[in-house]
Amino acid sequence: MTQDELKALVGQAALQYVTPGEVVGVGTGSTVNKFIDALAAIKDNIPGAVSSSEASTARLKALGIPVLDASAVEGLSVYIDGADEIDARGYMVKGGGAALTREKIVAAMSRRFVCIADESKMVPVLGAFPLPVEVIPMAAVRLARQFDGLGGSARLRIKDGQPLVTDNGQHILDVTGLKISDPLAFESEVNQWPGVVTVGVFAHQKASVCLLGTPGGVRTLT
Ligand code: ABF
Repeated sequence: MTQDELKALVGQAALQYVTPGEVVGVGTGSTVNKFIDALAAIKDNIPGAVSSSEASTARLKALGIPVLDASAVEGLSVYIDGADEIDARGYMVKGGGAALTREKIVAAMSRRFVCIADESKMVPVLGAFPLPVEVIPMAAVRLARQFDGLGGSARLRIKDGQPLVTDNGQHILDVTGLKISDPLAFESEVNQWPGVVTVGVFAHQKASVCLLGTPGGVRTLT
């Protein structure tokens, strides 16, 4: 099976975690896009979705799924999202799609966080994927030096020749060369650095269930 077929497999499988009559939390990325496409088939069974990015919002609306503001709902029964890396404990690196801040917000609102990914996202240790960190622009240079101090190498994410601007109007540093063996401690530490909006380690906010697409079918990790 191609990677795209594996993503479609888990996107479809995630529907089982959607509760009829309940608003769904929706992440960002190509795997989540497969979930959004599958969700359209049951859109009459849900009031709508809370989205983690303008990109997901556009796709939801194009398929006729109402998008609700996060502040308009008490909480969510489930949040469905992808990941860039997942370790054996379910800790993740996320943010390749530059939506990490709203993803973490919507995940925190949800009683259950279901991660959907193809099996290539499983890693022994987090950090091979460049770690996304959303930062306040004025702090970017100083933060890059702090990551250098951890043995990493931080680069400003560029799009069309300019620093990428997130949905929240901030910038992204992508940090290579890290081995994140203690994701909980790493996330707590970096979260405190002045100028960090969100670090793309989802350890304190990890998934409760991971649906992994494999050629043999969907593997469920809890
Ligand atoms: C999103 O899913 C991002 O946090 C993460 O980078 C992305 C993975 O994208 P894809 O499913 O396209 O590999 O939640």
